[in-house]
Amino acid sequence: MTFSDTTPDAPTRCALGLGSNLGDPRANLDAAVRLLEETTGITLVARSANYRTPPWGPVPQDDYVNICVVLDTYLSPQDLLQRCLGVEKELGRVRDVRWGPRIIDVDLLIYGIRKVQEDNLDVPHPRMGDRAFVLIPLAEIWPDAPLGDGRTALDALATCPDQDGVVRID
Ligand code: A4P
Ligand code: MG
Repeated sequence: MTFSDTTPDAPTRCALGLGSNLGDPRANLDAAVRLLEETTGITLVARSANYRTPPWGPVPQDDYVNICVVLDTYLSPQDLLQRCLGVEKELGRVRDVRWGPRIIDVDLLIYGIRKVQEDNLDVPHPRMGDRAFVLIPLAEIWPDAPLGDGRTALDALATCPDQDGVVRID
């Protein structure tokens, strides 16, 4: 695999949000974490517990299992996104309905304190600050995670709706 950018001197601490509600969600998440861990330029720092979460959004579908991971990476934001999309593809994800059911979704939540607004990439992830299925696993492993709006993950949880539905399952 080739990456477009030159390698930076120091790694950047990042957070990813992963979700699955098709097939065997926990096995899908384990497989995705393994593929990320095996990627040159990525060091896994922490993985949250698994959480069962009610489906968010307009599409009726099964509950999800969601997790977050924290990693240090030498990959650029674009290369990290490409790796996330590559992991989704390797696990057989087919894109059809937006917000619909999925074998695996790997979202780039935080890339250090960088803000990226490009056609195919928005970081910090614009919808993470009000989603319990992201904030609860993220705050478990990185309570001080900077959301980019002056709040940490833990700060945001103080006002985040729908937390009761998110249940730790392991
Ligand atoms: N993209 C832009 N910014 C990013 C980013 N920060 N990280 C672009 C990842 N991708 C980013 O993604 C479409 C495109 O978004 C990518 O090709 C990339 O270039 P997608 O994963 O195909 O689309 P999507 O996931 O259907 O849309 P979106 O808006 O990412 O959906 P969400 O908001 O992630 O919602 N309920 C529960 N309980 N748990 C879930 O995990 N997930 C969704 C998906 C719906 N309901 C859910 C969950
Ligand atoms: Mg996505």
